[in-house]
Amino acid sequence: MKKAFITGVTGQDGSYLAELLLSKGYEVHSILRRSSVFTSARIDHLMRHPHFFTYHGDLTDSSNLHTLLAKIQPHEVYNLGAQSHVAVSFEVPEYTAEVDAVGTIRLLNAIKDAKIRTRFYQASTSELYGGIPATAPQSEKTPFHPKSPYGAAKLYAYWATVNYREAYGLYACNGILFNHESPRRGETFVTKKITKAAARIKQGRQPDLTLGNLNAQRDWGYAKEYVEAMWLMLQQETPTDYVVATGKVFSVRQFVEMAFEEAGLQIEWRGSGADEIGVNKRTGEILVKIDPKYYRPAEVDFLCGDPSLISKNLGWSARTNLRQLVKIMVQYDLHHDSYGAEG
Ligand code: NAP
Ligand code: G4F
Repeated sequence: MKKAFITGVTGQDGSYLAELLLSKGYEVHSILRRSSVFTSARIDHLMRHPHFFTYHGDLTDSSNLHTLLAKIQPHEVYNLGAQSHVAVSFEVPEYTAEVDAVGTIRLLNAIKDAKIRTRFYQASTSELYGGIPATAPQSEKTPFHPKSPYGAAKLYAYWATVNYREAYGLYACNGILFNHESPRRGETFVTKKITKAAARIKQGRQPDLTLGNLNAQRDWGYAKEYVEAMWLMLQQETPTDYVVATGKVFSVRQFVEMAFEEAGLQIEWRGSGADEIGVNKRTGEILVKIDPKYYRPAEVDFLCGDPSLISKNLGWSARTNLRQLVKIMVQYDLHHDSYGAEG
């Protein structure tokens, strides 16, 4: 039986990946951070699975990582743990670097020092491309230009992964994943914030929704499909870094329109800049407002990935388009209040 070790298992991707690996017959070992409240909502349905194991652990604790890896001897390690919120990284830049950058090298070094024969997946990100002009979709060959402490920390982790591959012959690779969403997406990321608000406004449980930059453009895919790409990357003969994306781009504004439409509300935009509002086309009621507190010190305006390499080499491509994804998320939010196995 193959053994996998996952950091970040309580997050969106970690929970889907754990489900995928268990369905493939893996034994799944994972770390949970100690917290004063329960953080396991996304994996509660797996807790009784005979092949699913959790341990207290943290990417800031080298000895903990070393001890666990030496004991478990996993065949595959998936490093998904991170302070993953771009806006928050401007407020806690040092902590973000500690977890996202140094945390990755702690894990790589624990693998090297404990002499574990394993394969390593690093959760790299399209934020690495941050400030690249929107001339063409971004591929594995596009130069990096991070625009946040999060992006800078992930850049270090990207190169640390490449370095341990080149220096020590470790089977290590980066998945450069573009934004991917689902009903399990954290509630402060823009898509989930919008789909949850659209559902609650429709149900009369929330008056309106306040957002930041409506003009940012993203390449949004379905998280459940993106964890399949992570697994595929670790099943090859040679480790290779891949962009994982849909190749299609939409604005936050378009996402709002689609989500409210799915909830049965049509949005009409009025005004501009921070004074722009989205009103209910039928009643004129204000449903969407702007608050500049959600603007970032530096914004990533445009992210669109070129998934040709992963499609050609691994046969992976996104199956769910944005309208279908919005439907999945809004319908979930209309019928559920929290994360769960159904999401
Ligand atoms: P997420 O939902 O925010 O989950 C992050 C996970 O990291 C949670 O399990 C969290 O634990 C854990 N974590 C945070 N700090 C930690 C620490 N000090 N030690 C150990 N674990 C820690 O993120 P996600 O959307 O699933 O993303 C997974 C990974 O992919 C992240 O590395 C993210 O940066 C990267 N990524 C995401 C996207 C995307 O669009 N979703 C795109 C590209 C790359 P708690 O539950 O205890 O907070
Ligand atoms: O949903 P977001 O917070 O995601 P962002 O910044 O693109 O980062 C996510 O994707 C990355 C991959 O590209 C991951 F590496 C990262 O871990 C994370 O998962 O914001 C998307 C866009 C931004 O341009 C932001 O300025 O939406 C804009 N936005 C507008 N109003 C907002 C809001 N973002 C948030 N979170 N909240 C708002 O109210």
